Amino acid sequence: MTDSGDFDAAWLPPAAFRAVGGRRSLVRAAAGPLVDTVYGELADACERFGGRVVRDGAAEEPELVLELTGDDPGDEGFALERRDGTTTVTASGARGLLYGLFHVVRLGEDAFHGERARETHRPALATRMLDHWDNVAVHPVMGQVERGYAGGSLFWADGRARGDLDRVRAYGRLLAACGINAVAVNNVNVHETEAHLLTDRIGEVAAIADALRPYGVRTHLSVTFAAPMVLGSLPTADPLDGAVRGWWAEATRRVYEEIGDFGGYVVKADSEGQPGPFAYGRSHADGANMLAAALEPYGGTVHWRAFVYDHHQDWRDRRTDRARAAYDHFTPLDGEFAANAVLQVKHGPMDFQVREPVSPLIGAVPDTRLAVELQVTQEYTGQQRHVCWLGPMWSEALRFRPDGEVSTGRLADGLVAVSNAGDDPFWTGHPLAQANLYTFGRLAWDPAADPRAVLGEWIALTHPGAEERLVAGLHAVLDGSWSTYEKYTAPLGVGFMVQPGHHYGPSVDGYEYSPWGTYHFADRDGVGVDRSTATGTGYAGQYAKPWSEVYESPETCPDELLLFFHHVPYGHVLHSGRTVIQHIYDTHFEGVEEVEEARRVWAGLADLVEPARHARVAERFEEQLRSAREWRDQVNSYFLRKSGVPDGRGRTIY
Ligand code: GCV
Repeated sequence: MTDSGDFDAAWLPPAAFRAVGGRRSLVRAAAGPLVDTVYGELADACERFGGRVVRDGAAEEPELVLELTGDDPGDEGFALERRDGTTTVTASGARGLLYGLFHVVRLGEDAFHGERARETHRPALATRMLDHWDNVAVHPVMGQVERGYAGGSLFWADGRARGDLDRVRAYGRLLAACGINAVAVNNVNVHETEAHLLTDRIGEVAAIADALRPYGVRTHLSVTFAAPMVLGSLPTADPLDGAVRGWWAEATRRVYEEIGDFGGYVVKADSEGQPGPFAYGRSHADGANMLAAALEPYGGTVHWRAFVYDHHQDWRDRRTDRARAAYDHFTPLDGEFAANAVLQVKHGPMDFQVREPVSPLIGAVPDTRLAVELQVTQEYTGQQRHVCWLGPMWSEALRFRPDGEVSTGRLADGLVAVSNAGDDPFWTGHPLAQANLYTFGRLAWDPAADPRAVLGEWIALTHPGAEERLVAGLHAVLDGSWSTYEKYTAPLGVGFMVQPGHHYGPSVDGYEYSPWGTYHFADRDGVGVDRSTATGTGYAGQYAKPWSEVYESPETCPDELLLFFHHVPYGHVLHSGRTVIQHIYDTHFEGVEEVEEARRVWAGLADLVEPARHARVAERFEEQLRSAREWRDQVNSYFLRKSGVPDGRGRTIY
């Protein structure tokens, strides 16, 4: 494929190292796996571009110095400065040195001109993690990668860990280059085969950890809460039972024997059929703390997911609201979780829809460590057949402050995302979906970063030396792609309307009479879910002010979330001045037109993009356009038939 072999070089093509590789460099640091990586990266780049790198010894007037000034593995920051013709990166931890090197790579020639006053860089969040929903054995319904749209698993094939882990090493390298420092290697839905990874198959996890370690990526494992029963033949998994606690302590000790820097466990408990502490009348703090206690002696962490809701709901029951569930379950437990337990909360209250408000649980548990979970894999956003760059959506969520936009308080301690990568030669199925993975990493490093600038970085690294027409074309295709996707799918925050099961393509009533708690309540008069405190489910009242007040009334609720919070007549006039029904018609026509335009722009870039990459994207655009038209026609026809209100512009609706 590209110069890197069987798979795409993504944002680390050799040419991205041109500026660094052409210099005289000095690495001043005691040996260690990460320092060796830094040196190896420089040596490779120098070999390619004619520079020279020296380790420790005396280098003649080095142009680049990378220096480890301490021995603090917890410090991931670095400082950069340029004086008297030398660019210097200093770090007190080896990870920082590696991140500093990749920062210089991003800067390219700019790193080697003029003077640069000392600047320090440090990740805002300590945990920047990807969860892989990968099964070891191919699952009969979900396949090898649950909600995976990029081929098979990077880690697992033929029922076991891959023997050749070069690709995993390359993955770790890409992750380090955008700041990601942790990976969970198996699905949170832990089936029986995968349960064994914790015990008799831990060696396979250790091999993966070995491949990721040189790039500073720590390995985590999803475990089943029922492990003591499934693997240990105990009669119970009660978190307060002595034998159960002893079993976890021993199992964890053995894990650390194999993987000294093991990151910890990820747990989906009492969620969509996974076992959990409710079966024993115990709280989720009891459950999480049992695992936290087992991990604590070794510095490990348990990521405990807050995705707990009733998936056997009666659709006739309009008072039960799935959106309320995480807050209702977890706020009473604030302050009860152990210091090494992290509550992992999806960014929205439902399930990674194209538009959701920020979960009210985020900000409601000040005495609990919290990680926000995003979904890089595009389950509900086009499944990597549609272009949908999610940077602006994530940025909005990460900039949200529970007590209003003026607050500077913390949003979370960590950022976690479901990975979109697989063994596809382009890593992500849709080559442009690489931008989502990169953007996630960079936003996890700095949640306040401008996502468009991050996209600019991705464009520049992925296409070194790209001429302006390509840069502009990529921005034209990607910048507004989330908004485009939103336009032709479920309107105004109402969500879902997807085909049940696989979640691709439109089915307006697909989940309307289902037990999953995901309804839009469209009738002949109006549409939307009344989540107000006055007349609805009370969900709006889970927010602190000002949001509880903003969301409570259709008059103040932002247009884009109107149908998430309110059931309104089709003639309700939005802040935009359009009625809800006309908005639905207009945006669905606009969305398709925008896809047509993006497809046209992409076609015009054929001479500037590597042919295989261009063809793959072009092929995906055909499917995106077909699908967008299907969405447009089904959604518009549905609402015309329900409401009887014709399109004000007289366009064809079927
Ligand atoms: C791993 C959604 C997805 C499931 C996923 C679940 C979760 O419901 O459709 O595939 O399960 O979220 O986040 O646990």
